[in-house]
Amino acid sequence: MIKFSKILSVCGLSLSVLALSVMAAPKGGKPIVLGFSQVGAESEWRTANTESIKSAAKEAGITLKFSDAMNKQENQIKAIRSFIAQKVDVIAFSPTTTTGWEPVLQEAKKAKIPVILTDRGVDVKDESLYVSLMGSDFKIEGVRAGEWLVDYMNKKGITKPTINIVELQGTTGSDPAIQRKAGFEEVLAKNPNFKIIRSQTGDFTRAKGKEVMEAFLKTEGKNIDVLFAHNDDMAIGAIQAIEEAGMKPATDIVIVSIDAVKGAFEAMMSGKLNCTVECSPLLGPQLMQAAKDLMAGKEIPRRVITDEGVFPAEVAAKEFPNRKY
Ligand code: GZL
Repeated sequence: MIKFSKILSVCGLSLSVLALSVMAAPKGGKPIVLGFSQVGAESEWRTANTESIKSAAKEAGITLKFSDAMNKQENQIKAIRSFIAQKVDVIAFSPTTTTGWEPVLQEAKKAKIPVILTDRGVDVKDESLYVSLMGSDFKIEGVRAGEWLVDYMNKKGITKPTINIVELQGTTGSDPAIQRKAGFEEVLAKNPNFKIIRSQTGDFTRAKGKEVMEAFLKTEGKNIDVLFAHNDDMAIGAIQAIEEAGMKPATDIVIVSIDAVKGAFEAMMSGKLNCTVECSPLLGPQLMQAAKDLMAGKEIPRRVITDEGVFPAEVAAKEFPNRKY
């Protein structure tokens, strides 16, 4: 496994790590109340992320008010407004998409309730609308997927004039979908024989990933050399479609995806997936520590990037027993 570590908050070297302290009234012994709005339950990754948040809150003695938005931004906005009305101590959420957050975050700021983003980021002009973003660097994940693919194809001696790629994008407008695509395309720009011939959202789910891959196979069929999926769930759905079309996943069509959930390791061990790029959902403990630090009046890092690796199929069996999600 190739390991990359970039814990910006520890070295504090990056310009984007501006330590911000938001003075919150100390609790005087009462449990901290944290309102958390979750995207939904769309993938194995999200299930593991929810489990991490809930278990870490319990472990930290933090009262968690948890809301599942079922992948709808309007439900997240409603939940955040309800947390404000309940006067929670801290609000945290993983935003479905990057835009449309200013109004409700202004309301949280006016109510003097600090907001922590976990997992995904938002596009806001006023940086004081949230105190920290804790989660992966999605663009690097896209770069890692692209670099692994180019290296793999070159090592296999596959030097066709054009290597045709179909892409299953994550939820339209979401931070991971935007950035993973950008990172992957940055690598392709340096390798012009690699071409994306079809690209469509599969909304991070197995079902939609299968459905869109069926459509790709209908129009492109044996013309497809590679599938790049923005998450493992869509890749697993696509694998079913590839098999139902009488083709061999990971052999007829090279498949690289992102998340490194257990399902991806199982697919790699059965020879149906070539590589998964890690994106850790285990964000609960650092979120709860940040909430405690905020309530104690301590500074918290503006940006915390999780330490992640790349897992090609050849290491899957060895690594699988160590996987935590
Ligand atoms: C990434 C996360 C994405 C995962 C998907 O941090 O937001 O959403 O890659 C999940 O599996 O649905």
